Amino acid sequence: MLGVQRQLCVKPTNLGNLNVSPLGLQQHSQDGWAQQINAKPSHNAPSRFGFSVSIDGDVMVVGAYTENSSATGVNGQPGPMNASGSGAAYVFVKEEGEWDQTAYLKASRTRSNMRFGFSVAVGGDFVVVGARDEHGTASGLNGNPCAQNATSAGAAYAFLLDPGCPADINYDGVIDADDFMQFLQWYAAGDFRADLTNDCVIDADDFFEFLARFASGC
Ligand SMILES: [Ca+2]
Ligand SMILES: [Ca+2]
Repeated sequence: MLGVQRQLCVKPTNLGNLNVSPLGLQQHSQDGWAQQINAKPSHNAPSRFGFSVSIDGDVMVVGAYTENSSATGVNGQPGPMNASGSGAAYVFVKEEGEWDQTAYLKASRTRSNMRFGFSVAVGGDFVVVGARDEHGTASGLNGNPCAQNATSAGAAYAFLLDPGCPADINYDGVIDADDFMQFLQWYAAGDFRADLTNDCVIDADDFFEFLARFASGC
């Protein structure tokens, strides 16, 4: 569960209340154990922050599988807190000796009790977050997550650490007509990947969202 470097040891700094404890990461030295990291999520909640942890170099991911926010995707607004047990994960990056939170991760479709963040891993360009009790009936890669009839089927979500340009939906590094045509194809076919607003409805709001991303460039 702990993908930490060999010389590090992860311990909560407040053993009295694991639900809201900060994550203390300690490093062994000749003088004993010195605390190196004291990470806290951007908002407090009974979230079991620190249940899962992974570190790769200067990137750390911390899971909080009982976090309750109804937010979706990357860096969504954490309220309202009405999705009990949906879970979250937090990305911290070390710069100039300091660990700062750089991303707040939720599933693309947040549902209560899906336990997103029950497991986390970071490696190379990717962060992967497991949602042990996700109910989606989709199968394989990038299935439609809107149908929710498979109780506790589970799912895993991959995030790019550097997602590039939001409108570069064919991931070739440039925003051009190919991206526009790809979006139109998804839109016309009712492909869930055109649901840029993550509300399980493909409509004009998604079209305008794509236009805004296209116009903003990189
Ligand atoms: Ca492109
Ligand atoms: Ca939509």
